[in-house]
This record gives sequence, structure tokens and C-alpha cells, in this order.
Amino acid sequence: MVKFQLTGGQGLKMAAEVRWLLLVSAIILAIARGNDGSAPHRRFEYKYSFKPPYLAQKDGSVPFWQYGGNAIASEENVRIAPSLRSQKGGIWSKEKTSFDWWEAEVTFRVTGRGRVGADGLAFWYSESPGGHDGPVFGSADQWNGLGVIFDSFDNDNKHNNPYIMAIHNDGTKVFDHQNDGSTQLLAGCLRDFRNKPFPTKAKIEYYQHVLTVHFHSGMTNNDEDYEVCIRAENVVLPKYGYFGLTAATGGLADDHDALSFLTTSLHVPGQSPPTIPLPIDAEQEKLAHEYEEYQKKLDKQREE
Ligand code: MAN
Ligand code: CA
Ligand code: CA
Repeated sequence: MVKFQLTGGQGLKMAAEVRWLLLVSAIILAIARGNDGSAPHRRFEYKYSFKPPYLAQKDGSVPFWQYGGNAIASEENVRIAPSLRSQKGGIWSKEKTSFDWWEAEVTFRVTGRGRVGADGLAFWYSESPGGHDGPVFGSADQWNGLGVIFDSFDNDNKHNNPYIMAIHNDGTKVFDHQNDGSTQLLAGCLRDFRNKPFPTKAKIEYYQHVLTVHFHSGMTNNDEDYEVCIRAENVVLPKYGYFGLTAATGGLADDHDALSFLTTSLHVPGQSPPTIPLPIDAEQEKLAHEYEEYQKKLDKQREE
């Protein structure tokens, strides 16, 4: 029998080379992960969120948001447009964002008696608020930013609605309502979101210029049942913007209700942190103060 054997010296040299190679590839992998592999740091952004209970306060206001048109807010939800003809409504964050990347989870219901309903609901991230009586599902046209539109009604009669689509606008595009924006969309997916047993949900993520839209059909109340609807790379949105939801009806109508809007800012690991954190004592003092102010406001409301 012939045995192949390396001399002791060669074996050691090989082992050292293999180890070196492994180390180098591990370092390369680690660097690559830092750029796009590792999970972002997440922070809940209460100033860009609303949810029940006490979504609206007694005076009808939604903290940190303004709404108008035919929108009505209650403690439970915001009816952005009701099931009456030619209605338009909208709700927009009062403040412009100050973080680069984000995720917004919108829980909503589109419901109506008809086999067909109209016209739909839109999520917005745009450089300036789009108001509540514009031509694009209640919002202003030629917006600068992103619209994710839940278009119920098949205006172009292509038998492809309800449809979910993302439209990126740099302020120049005029939305083509007659053709359901079919030549303008970045990407989309055919999904029925009307009259579902549980609320439907959309998770819209913008992280390092990648836009992802996940959709939950509302067929279950299981949070695991999200599906990818849109993924687009190299998306460049305005650095900061306002979040909004608008809805509209036309000749046909549905109720368009938003149950919650939850925003999370996303931060690239190892990059400049969002804010310089206060020392724990100062942070607690600040929170205590904010709580006290909030309590005062509640007491005052109760008196009234
Ligand atoms: C009418 C018009 C359209 C609208 C449909 C459905 O045809 O108001 O703009 O899309 O009704 O509401
Ligand atoms: Ca349409
Ligand atoms: Ca269509």
C-alpha cells in the first residue's frame, strides 16, 4: 500500500495558509454584513404613529397628526373616507421626519356592501404634506416622494383591481387616474384587500434605498402571515418627509378606515446614532416631566 503523506513541515505550512484564508474571508464577510446584512437598530417613533385606545382625544384631535376633508377620527380608528359618493379625506404627520430609514406598519380596513367598491386608500411619504382634497386618492398631485396606493376600482377595465402599487414621484408626474397609474408604477401586486374577516395590514420599509412592501391579507389574525408585494432597489426618496394616509370615493364608495399607523426608524449598525442619549437620570426626568404634562392635559379634559 502506498501512503501519501506530507512531511511535517509542509503540513504545518498548509494549515497556516488555510487558517489565514479563513480569517481573511471571515473579515470580508463581516465587513459586507455591516453594510447590508446585519439587522438595523430599531426605534419606535411615537410622533409618526397613532393607535387605539384613545387614538383621537375627546376634542377629536389625533396627537402629532392633522386630518381634514371628510376624515373623522374616533378613539378606535380614523375613517379617512366614508362610503358616500365623492368623498376625500386625509391625515398627515405634523412633523417632518429626521431619520434616514424607516418602516411604517399600517393596519386598515376597506369595506363596502357592493361587489365593487371605490376608489381606494393611499399611504404617503412626501417632502410636503399632500392635504386632503387633492386628485390622487385625496392627496395632491405631482408629489415629491412615495405613494403606496391601494386602488380598489378598475378605471381602465383591465380586470386587475383591487391592486397595490408603489409610485415614486419626483414632483413631475401627474397621476393617471383613468388608467389606474398603470404606466407610472414602480412595482405592484394584485391583491384583494376589501371586506376581509380581519384587518388588512401593509408594512412599508425603506432601508438603504431598498423599498419593500409586505401585505397581510386579513384572512387570519396571525402576524406571521405577511407576504412580499413589492421589492425595489435603488429607490431615492427625499431625505426627510411627512407621512400621510388619504382616501377617496367617486361614483362608487367604500369605507376606508385606518386602525393604526406605527412608524419605526431604522438605523444602520455602527453608523452615527440617532441622538446622543441622555444620561439615564436626565432621560428619566424628561420622561417624568412629559408624563406630568400629559396627565395635566387629561385632567383638564376630564374637567371639561
Ligand atoms: C366615477 C368617477 C371615477 C371613479 C369611479 C368609481 O366613474 O367618479 O373617477 O373612479 O366613479 O368611484
Ligand atoms: Ca382606480
Ligand atoms: Ca385597472
